[in-house]
Amino acid sequence: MRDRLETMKSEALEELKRAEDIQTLQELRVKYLGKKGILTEILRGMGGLSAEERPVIGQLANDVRASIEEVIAEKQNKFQQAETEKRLRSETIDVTLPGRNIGQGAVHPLSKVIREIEDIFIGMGYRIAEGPEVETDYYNFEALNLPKDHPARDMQDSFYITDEILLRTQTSPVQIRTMEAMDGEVPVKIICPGKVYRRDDDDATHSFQFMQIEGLVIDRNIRMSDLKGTLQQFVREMFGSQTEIRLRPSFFPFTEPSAEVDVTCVHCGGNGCRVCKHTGWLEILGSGMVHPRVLEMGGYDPEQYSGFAFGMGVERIAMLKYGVDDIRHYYTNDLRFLEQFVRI
Ligand code: 2U9
Repeated sequence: MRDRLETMKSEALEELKRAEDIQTLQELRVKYLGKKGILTEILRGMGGLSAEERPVIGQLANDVRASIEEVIAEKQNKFQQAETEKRLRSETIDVTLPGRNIGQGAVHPLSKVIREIEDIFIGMGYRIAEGPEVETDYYNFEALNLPKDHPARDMQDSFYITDEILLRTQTSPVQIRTMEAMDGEVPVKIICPGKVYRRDDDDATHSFQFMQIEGLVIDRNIRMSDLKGTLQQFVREMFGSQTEIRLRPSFFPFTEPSAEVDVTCVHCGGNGCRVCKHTGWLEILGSGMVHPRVLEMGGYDPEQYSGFAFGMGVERIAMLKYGVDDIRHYYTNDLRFLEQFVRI
């Protein structure tokens, strides 16, 4: 038995010497020291030994086990260390490498203009109101005094989803919804920014979707002069203190009387140039006194209350302000265009 133990020890050590990875070490441990391994097999013969021999052989078996385990532990340690070093080498970071450039985004020029317009009106005591882009025929047309046969209601001019539901063609339904929610309370003083949709063919000055900002004021004794003063103040803050306005009679179904509003040309100051087609004036707004029928449909008695409203296309304002000659630039997201607004 002693011989068998000695032979097993030298065979095991020989095999361990040749082992080159942790996996092999494990296999050898199982082969020699495992429950069904060679050592267990040898020790099965202990029963046949004399009482004197038994502790001696037992001691020898323990020594053999200990030497094999020692070599396994030693080699395992070595392999693990080598592996760690290899991993650390492959994970080395060169902290002196220059960083990757992260392109910084910027606020879109249309958003900038909307924020600027909002700020001006917030400064005059207005609140911002928003509403859905998918609207009912009632809020988009009916409540705004656009009769059933009005051309704007034509399938050719608006994006209908069903007979009764469409993409809003203006932000005015937000004002009607606000009037309903305010339940006859005054003052109503709101600015409604948002996206609107019309079935236009896109060109340099038209887009099937664009941004609008509309305003609505309702209170007792609101007069046309309030409208004029408000818009005069707005254009001075927006385009500079020298800017003048002029009102031209116009027609909208939701306002009566109605007026189109021109500003002195932002480019030439009113002297006449290419931008204003040598007239000195640029049209930027539509406006008027809220039609009595619209007041009524929103829940306000036209005998007691009056109001004014106005609307503008954000792209047009942004085009004039930044000298942009094609509305499509605002939607095609060409970075060469957008990057020009990063520091404005
Ligand atoms: C209510 C009552 C009245 C909103 C108004 C305009 C005149 C107007 C156009 C400007 C250029 C639309 O973007 S554009 O095509 N808007 O001319 N909008 S008055 O009048 C309202 C709105 C809501 C309850």
